[in-house]
Amino acid sequence: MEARKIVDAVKDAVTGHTVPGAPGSGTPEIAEPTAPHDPLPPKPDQGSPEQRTATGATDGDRTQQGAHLTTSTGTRLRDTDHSLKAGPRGPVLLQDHHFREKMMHFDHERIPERVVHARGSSAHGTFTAYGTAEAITRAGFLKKDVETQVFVRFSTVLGSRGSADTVRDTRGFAVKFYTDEGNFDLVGNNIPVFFIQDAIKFPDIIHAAKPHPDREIPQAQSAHDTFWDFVSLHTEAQHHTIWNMSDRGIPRSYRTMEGFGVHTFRLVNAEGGTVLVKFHWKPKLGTHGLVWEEAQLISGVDPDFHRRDLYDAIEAGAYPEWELGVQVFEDTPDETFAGIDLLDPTKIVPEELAEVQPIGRLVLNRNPTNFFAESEQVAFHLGNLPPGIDVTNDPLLQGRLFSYLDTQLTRLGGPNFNHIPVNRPHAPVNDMLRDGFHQHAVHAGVAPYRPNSLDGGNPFTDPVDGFEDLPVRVAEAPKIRANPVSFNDHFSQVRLFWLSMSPVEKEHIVNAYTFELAKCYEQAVKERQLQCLANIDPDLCAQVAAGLGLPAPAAQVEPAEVTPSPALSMIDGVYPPDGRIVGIVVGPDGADGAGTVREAVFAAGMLPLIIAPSGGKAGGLDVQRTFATARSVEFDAILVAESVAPGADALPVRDAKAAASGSLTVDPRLLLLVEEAWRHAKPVGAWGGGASVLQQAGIEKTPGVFVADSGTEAFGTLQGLIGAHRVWDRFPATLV
Ligand code: HDE
Repeated sequence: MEARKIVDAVKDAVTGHTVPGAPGSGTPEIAEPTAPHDPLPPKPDQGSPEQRTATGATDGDRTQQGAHLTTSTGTRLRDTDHSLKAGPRGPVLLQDHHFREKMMHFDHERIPERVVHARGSSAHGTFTAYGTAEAITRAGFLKKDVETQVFVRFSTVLGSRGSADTVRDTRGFAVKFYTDEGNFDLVGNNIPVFFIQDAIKFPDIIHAAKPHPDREIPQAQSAHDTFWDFVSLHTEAQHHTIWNMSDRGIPRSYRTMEGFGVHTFRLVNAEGGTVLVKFHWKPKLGTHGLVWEEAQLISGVDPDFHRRDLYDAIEAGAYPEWELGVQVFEDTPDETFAGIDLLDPTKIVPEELAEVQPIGRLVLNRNPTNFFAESEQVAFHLGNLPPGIDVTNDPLLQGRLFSYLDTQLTRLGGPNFNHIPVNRPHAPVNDMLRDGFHQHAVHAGVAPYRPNSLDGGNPFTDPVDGFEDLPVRVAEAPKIRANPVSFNDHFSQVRLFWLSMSPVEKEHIVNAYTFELAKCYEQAVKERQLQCLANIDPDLCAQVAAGLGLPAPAAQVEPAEVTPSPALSMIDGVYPPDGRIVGIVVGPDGADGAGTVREAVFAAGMLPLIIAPSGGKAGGLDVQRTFATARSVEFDAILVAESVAPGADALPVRDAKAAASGSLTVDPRLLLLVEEAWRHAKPVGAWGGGASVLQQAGIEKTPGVFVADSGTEAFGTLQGLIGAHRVWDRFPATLV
C-alpha cells in the first residue's frame, strides 16, 4: 500500500505530468520510514535486461539450448573448424571474430585452484531434521521434518587439483545448507582436531606440508622433511598428526568418513538460551580406511578412486548417508567441559563423556551436472550462519572467518561469488552490496544505504528474526599475542587416541610413522619426532625407532593418565554393504552359477563386476574387466568361479602383471589379483574350478578365504564377512 502511494507521487498531483529528475520512484517523507515493506518498484521509465539464463533461456533452464552451434551471444555458425584465411594457405585474418572469441575464452578457462583443498568432488542432497535440536537452537532448518537442499564437497588438503585421491592426508567435508533463513556452511574435516590452535599459524603448517619450494616435490603427501620438521617442533600438531597416521588418513571412500565441525559452536534457542556444541557426521556405512599398500597402488591404478566411488554410488542408487549429531555442553564462563578447553581445536571431547545426539539425516542423491560450475566454483564460508547458530572465540575459527571470504576474491575473480549458481541462497536476498566484477543482479532503487527515505526506507533490519550477535562477555584482559595456559598440553590426547586403537590399528599407525619418517632425509628431524612419540607412548616410540634403526629416546613428559575412548577405533560393528564392489572371476565361457551370483550381488545393493581373460562376453555375461585391466584394489571382495590357464597375452613383454609367469597353470594376473586382495585383508572366495586358484596362490585355509559348493553359498559367506569391512584376524597383530 505504502509503496504504491509513493510511486504515484512521481507524477505532478495537479496536472498528472511527470517532472523528470526524481531520484527514486517516490517522494520521501520527512521522517525515516520504519514500517517494513517490500522494495519500491523501479521508476516507470526504467527497464532492465529481460530475465534470461546464461544460455538465453527464460525458464531457468541451465543447459545449452537448440540444435545448432552459436557464438556466446547466440549467432549461429556455419564453420568452426577453419580459421578465416586469405585463401586456403593463409595467412589468418585479424577480422576472424569467431576465432578470436573461441580462443580468448579457451585461454582463460582455468581459474586459480584452491590454495588448500584443491582436489575435491561433490554431490547434491537433502538434509532432513529430526527436530531433536529444537530445544537448543532456533534455526528453522533444524525443526522437525524440515527438508533442506544441500551441496557437499569432499576434498584432500595438500595436493593440487590433479593429484591422486588416496594419498595420506586429512579430508575436507564441507556442507552448504540452502536454508530458508540463508545459507549455513558447515566446513569440516574427517578429523576432529587441527594442527594448530591459532589461525595465524595456518600459512606455516601449509607451507611445511606442501611440496618443497625448490623442486616442488613431493606432491600431495606429508612424508617429507619440511612437514615433520614443523610438526615435531610445533608439538600442538601431534594430535592431528597421529590421526593422519591412522587409517583415517586413507579413507576407503568419502562415504565411509566421519565428519567433524572441529570447533565448538554456540547455539541459541528461541528464548535466547545458549549451549556450546560440537558437530559430528556419522556415516551409515561405518568409518573405514584403506590399507597403505592398497592406497599407494590405487594412486597409480585409479587416481580418481574416491571421486569415481562417489559418482558411481549415486548413479547406482546407493545414496551415501550420514547422520548429523551434536555433543552438547553447558555454556559456562570458562567454556570448558570435564577439564577440556572447548576453545582448543587440538582437543576432542570423548564421546563416552558427551554422547553424540542425532539431529538430522543427510542423503546425497544427485551428482553434479558440471564439475567446474559446481565443485570448482562452490565457495564455502564459516560466516554463512543462520539465526540460531553462532561462532565461539576459538582463535582458529576466528581466523577462518576472515580467510574464506578473502580467498574467493582471487580464486573466483571478485566479490560477487555468491551470484554463481551453486552459491546462490534459496532464501530471498535484499543486501546493499553493489557493483563489482561479474555482477549478476540488476538492482533497482537509488538508495543502497541506511538510513534512507528515497527507497522508502527499504531494506529494513529485523530485530526479531534477524541474525543475533550474542552479547557474550569478554573477560577483561590485556591485548596480548599469547594462548591460554590450558592450550599447553600437547600430548595427553594423542596418548588417548593411541591407547584407544585396536591392535591392528596400532600396527598401521606404527607403519605409517615409520614409512613417513624413513622418507625424511635429515636425521635430526627423525630424532626430534621420535622424541615426540616417546612423550606420547614408549611402545609406539620403540616400534617406530626400531623401524628407523635409531635408538628410542626416553619421554620428557610423564605419560598422561588417560581413559581410552572406544569410539575412536574404526574397527567395530557390522555395517551395510551398499555400493561395495565384488569382482567375479569367470573363464572365457563364463562359469556355472556366475549369472546367479551377479544378480544376488546386485540385489544385496552391491556392485558385481565380471572379470574374464578378455573383453566382450563370457558365457553370455558382459565382461567389465579383463585380466589386463583388473587390479585387486578396485574390489572389496573377490569370488573366483573358474581357474584360467595363462592367456596368450600373459607374457611379461605384453603385461607387467604377468612378469611372474613361468611354469604356472593359472594365469599369473589372476594369481596376483587374489594374492593382493588377500594381502589387503579382503574376503576371497571360490566355487567350482576357482578353488584351485586359491590353492595355487597359497592362501587357502586362511581367515576370510573360503571354498563353497556353489556360487550362492560362496556369496552367502562373503556377505557374512563384508559387513566388518575387512578380515582383520588374517594378520594377528603383535601390539596390544
Ligand atoms: Fe580451511 N580453508 N582453513 N580448514 N578448509 C579453505 O577456502 C583456512 C581449517 C576446510 O571444499 C580455503 O575456499 C584457514 C579447519 C575445508 O571448497 C581457505 C584455516 C578446517 C575446505 C582456508 C583453516 C578446514 C577449506 C581454501 C586456519 C576443518 C575446503 C579455499 C584457521 C574444520 C572447502 C577456500 C571446499 C578451504 C583457510 C583451517 C576445512 C584458504 C586460514 C580447522 C573442508 O580459505
